[in-house]
Amino acid sequence: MKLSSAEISHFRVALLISATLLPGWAGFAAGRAVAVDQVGYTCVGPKFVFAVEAADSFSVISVSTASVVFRSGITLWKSLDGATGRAVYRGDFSVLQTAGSYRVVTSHGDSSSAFTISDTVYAAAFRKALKGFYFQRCGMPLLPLYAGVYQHPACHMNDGIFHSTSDSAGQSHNAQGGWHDAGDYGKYVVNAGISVGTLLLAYEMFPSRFSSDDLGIPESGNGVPDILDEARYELEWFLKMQRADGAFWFKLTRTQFENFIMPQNDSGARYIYQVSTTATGDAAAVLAKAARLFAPFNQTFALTCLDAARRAWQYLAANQAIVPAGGFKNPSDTGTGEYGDSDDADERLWASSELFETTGELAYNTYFLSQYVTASKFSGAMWWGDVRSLALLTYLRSTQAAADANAKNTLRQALNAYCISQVTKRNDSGYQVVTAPGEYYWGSNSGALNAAVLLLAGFAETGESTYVKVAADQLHYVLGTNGFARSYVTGLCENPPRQPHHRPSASDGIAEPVPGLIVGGPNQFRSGDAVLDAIINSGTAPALCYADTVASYASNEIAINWNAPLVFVAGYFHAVDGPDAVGERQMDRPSKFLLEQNYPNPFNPTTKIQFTIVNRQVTIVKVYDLLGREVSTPVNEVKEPGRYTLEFDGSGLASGVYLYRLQVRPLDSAIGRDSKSGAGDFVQTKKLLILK
Ligand SMILES: [Ca+2]
Ligand SMILES: [Ca+2]
Ligand SMILES: [Zn+2]
Repeated sequence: MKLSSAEISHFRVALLISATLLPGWAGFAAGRAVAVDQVGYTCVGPKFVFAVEAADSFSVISVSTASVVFRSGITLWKSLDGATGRAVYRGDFSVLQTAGSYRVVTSHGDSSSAFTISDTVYAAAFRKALKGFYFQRCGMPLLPLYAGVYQHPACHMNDGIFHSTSDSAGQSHNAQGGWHDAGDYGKYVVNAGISVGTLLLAYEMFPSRFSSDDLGIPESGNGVPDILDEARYELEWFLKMQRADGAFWFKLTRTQFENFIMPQNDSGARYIYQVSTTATGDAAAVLAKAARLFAPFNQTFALTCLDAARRAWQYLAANQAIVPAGGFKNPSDTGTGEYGDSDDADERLWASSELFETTGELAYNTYFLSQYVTASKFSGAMWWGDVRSLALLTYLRSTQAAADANAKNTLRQALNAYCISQVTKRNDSGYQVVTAPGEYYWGSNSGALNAAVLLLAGFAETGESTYVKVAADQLHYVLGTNGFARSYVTGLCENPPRQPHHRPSASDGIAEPVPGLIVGGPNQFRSGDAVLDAIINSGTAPALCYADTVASYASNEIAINWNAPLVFVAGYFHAVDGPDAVGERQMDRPSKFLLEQNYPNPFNPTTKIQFTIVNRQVTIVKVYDLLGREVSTPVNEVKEPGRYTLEFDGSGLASGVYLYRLQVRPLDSAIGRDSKSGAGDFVQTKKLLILK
C-alpha cells in the first residue's frame, strides 16, 4: 500500500522522515535477525521490533516507496533472554499508525520480513485458521469450490469397527465424519473436546467478531455463523461416539499410525476403543455448550446436543471413579495417540459448569460448587489434559440467577491474579511471550495462545487493557516475534512452516502445505523426536528446539487443539478494535444495545448511567474496581426494550477509577435461550471516575 504525503504528514513524530533509499534492504531474505509480526499490527496497537545484533537505531521503510517513514532508537531489552540464550534489543514504533506495508531495517543493517499495519490486518489469519478445520474434515469430499488445489475425495467412509478390547468387539458402527485430529488421520474425543470448546467459547464471548458466514465452506451463506457450522461438523461426530448408556468411546484410529498417504487412500481398518470418563466429561461439556449457542439457530439440533450431554452426565454420576481405572491406556497392539490422563475431575467439573449454564438446574450447580473449592483456580492455561480453566471461566461468566456470587467473585479474582502473573512473565521474556524457559513443551505455541485466551477473558471481566496487549504479544510471537523471526502458521507470512508433519501436506504433490495450520513449535523436551535429538545439544536454548521438517512430529506437527486458540486470538483481533479501547469498540452488535458514558464524570457522589436494550432481556449492570472486585450491582432484572437512566451513588466508594459493565442475555427458553433474541450474552464495559 502506497503512503500518500498527506498520510505521512499525519505522523506527529519529531524524528526525521526522509526519502532515503536504503541500499540492499531487500536482500536479507534468509536468516533475518530482526523479528516483527510478519502479518502485522492494528493501527493503534503497540508495535515492537526485536533484534539480536546490537544497533543504535531502526528505520521503518515503506515497501511501496522504499522511503523511511519512521526512525527511532533501539535499545538493549534483555541482556540474556533465557528462552533463546541471546541478548535481545527492542525498538518501539507504536506511534506509527498509518496503514501500509513496511519493513524494519536496523542501523546494523539487518532487515525484517514485510508486514502490514491495518485495522483488518488479522482478517486473513483468522479466516485461514478457521478454514484449517475444514481441511481436516473426514468422511466427506473436499470439493474444489471450497478446497481449491487441496481438494480430495471422501475418506474413511468405513469408520469404524469396535476394537477387541471394547464392549462390542468386532462389530461395525457408523462413526464417519468429524475432523482428523492432527498430522495423522485419527479422531480422538478428548482432544476434539477442548478444540470445539475453544471455538464455541470464542463465539460465545465475542459473537460479533465470530459471526461471519462467508468463510468459503459448504455451510457459508446459510445464516449460521461459520464457526458454529464448523464446530457442528465435529459435534455430529461426537453424537456418533456415544454409547447407549451415555458414555463416550475414547477414540477412533488405526492400531498404528498410517503411512504418509492421502486420506482417501488410507484403507486400513479403523477401530473404536473403549469408553472413558475423560472423553465423556469433555463431550458432555461441549454438547451442553453447543445446546445454548445453537438454540437461536436450530432448536432441534440444540435439543439433541442437550439430551446427549445430560445422558453423558448421568453416566458420570453413576461412575464416580475414573473409567477405565487409571485413565485410558492403549492396548498392547495399538500405538496411536493415547492422550493419557489419570485425572478426570477437571473434565467432570467442565461438564457441570456447562450443563448448569445451559439449564440452570440445581444438581449441576451443586456439583460445581462442591468441587470447585478444592480445585486450583486459574493456576495455568487449559490444555487437553486439564480443562479446569474452561470450567471455571464458564461459571465465572454465568448469567444464571442461581450462580453463586461469592464463587464468581473468587473466580474473577483468581483470573485476575493469573493475568497479572502472565504480564510479569511477558515482561521477563525477550520476545514478550509468556512461555518461560522450562515451559517449551510439546505444542508450546498453543500454550502461549491459550494464555492469550485467558488474558482476553480477564480483560472482559476487569477492563484492564494491559491484558489485551499481552494477549496480542502472544499472537505476535507465533507470527514472527520469536527467536527464529518466523511464522509458525502454514500459508501465512514470508517465512511460514513449509514441511509440517501433516499427512495431506506431505503427500498431495503440492509444494505449499495446506494453509492456516499452526505447528506445535519449540519443544525443549524432544519427546522422542529423532530430528530434535539430532539437532539439539545441551547448549540449545529452549525456544530454539524446533525444525521445519516433516519428520519432526514433536515440533512441527499440526493439531486441532492448537488451531483452536489461534482462531480465538486471531479472530478477536481481526475486528476493528485497539488494545487501548476499553468499552465502546469492545461492543458486539451496537444496534442491539448500548451502554453510554456516565455523566457527570468525574463525579461526587452521584452520576447518571444510560443504557439501551432492544429485546426483553435479563439486564445486569455491575460496578467493579480495577482489581476486578465487584463493588455494586445497581441492576439485575428482566427489562423491557427501551432506554434507561440509572442514578449511581458512589458515596460509599473511595476516589478512583472504576469500571461499570452492562451485560444482557436473552431470556431462558426450554434450553436456555430465546431463539429470536440473538446469540448469547452481550457485554459492554466503560470507566467512571469518582473524585472526592
Ligand atoms: Ca454458515
Ligand atoms: Ca484431566
Ligand atoms: Zn478421513
